[in-house]
Amino acid sequence: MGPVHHWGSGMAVLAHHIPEAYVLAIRRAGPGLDVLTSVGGDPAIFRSVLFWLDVPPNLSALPSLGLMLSLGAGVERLTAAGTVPDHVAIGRISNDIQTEGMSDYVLLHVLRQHRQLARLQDEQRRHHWEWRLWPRARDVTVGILGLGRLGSEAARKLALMGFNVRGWSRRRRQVEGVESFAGDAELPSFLSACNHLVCLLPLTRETENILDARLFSKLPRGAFLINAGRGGHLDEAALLAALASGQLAGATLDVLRQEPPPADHIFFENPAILLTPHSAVCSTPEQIAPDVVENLRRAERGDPPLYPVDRKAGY
Ligand code: NDP
Ligand code: OXD
Repeated sequence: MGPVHHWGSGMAVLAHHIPEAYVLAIRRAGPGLDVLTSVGGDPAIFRSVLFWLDVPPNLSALPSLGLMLSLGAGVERLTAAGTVPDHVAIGRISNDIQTEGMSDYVLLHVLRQHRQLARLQDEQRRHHWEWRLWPRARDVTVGILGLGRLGSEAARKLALMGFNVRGWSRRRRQVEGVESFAGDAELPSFLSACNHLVCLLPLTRETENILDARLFSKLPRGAFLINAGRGGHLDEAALLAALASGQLAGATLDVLRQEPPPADHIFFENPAILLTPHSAVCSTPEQIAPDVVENLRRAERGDPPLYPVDRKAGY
């Protein structure tokens, strides 16, 4: 156990619409920390706000606010709202649990597509037995849109499995065994070889609807898609058209525009689509709480959060 931290007296943290289990775990991880779930009395006591899916509406009413901390990796709702005063830092939780979980997810679904498990299951249901030859991993290219914390680790592991791996980011990145493409100018050549395309981008003004008909048309015919970024990256009608035409052979989607989707969402019925309920990465309250407390300590010292968000870039 590290030294006991003495939190500034009279200061508190606002946990805005955070499930109780997380609030309790954060209180346990930061003894003495005053975590409140509503503003109630004096708004000047709040130095930090914890949020996840819901963004508090009136941040300018908190005069001592120094940190907005997202309990998840994506911060698109907050950056889109544009309500954070300039002097307030924005942080997000990013950790090994996320990178490991996302790598598992990406490997699982690339392999599932690569070995065409959906087709095998369908054939089994039809009592059909047919021997088949599979391409070697080295003859298959996997492209990762977003070579950040999550994308680079998934890319590295796919490369270790023998796939040709390439990644696309704003700035050129160095990841062992992975070919790096950067910026809009290199997107078409990046896409041109991707048999599997994995989206691990943050949702920003630049990346919204990036998975559209134009992008699909630049992929080799019969490519597979995996979207574990955000539902707002995908033009849903364009996906259905690309699957119907055979331009895409299948899609695995962890995220949708509306979550949970309506029970009659057309994706539920499409055999070429596998839906996973935004569960590529799952962290327990106990796994997140130490990182939250460390970020709050840093805010008290006036240090930047562990994973600061560049509000201009939107992630
Ligand atoms: P990072 O910020 O570490 O990485 C983002 C990557 O996207 C960077 O490589 C960045 O480029 C690239 N990027 C951003 N904008 C552009 C652009 N306009 N053009 C090209 N590349 C761009 O984020 P994480 O890896 O931690 O997370 C990525 C996203 O994954 C999250 O924002 C969230 O939406 C999603 N997510 C989903 C989860 C799930 O359960 N499905 C769980 C956790 C996260 P550069 O390297 O140049 O900065
Ligand atoms: C995240 C997520 O952004 O779970 O952390 O989607």
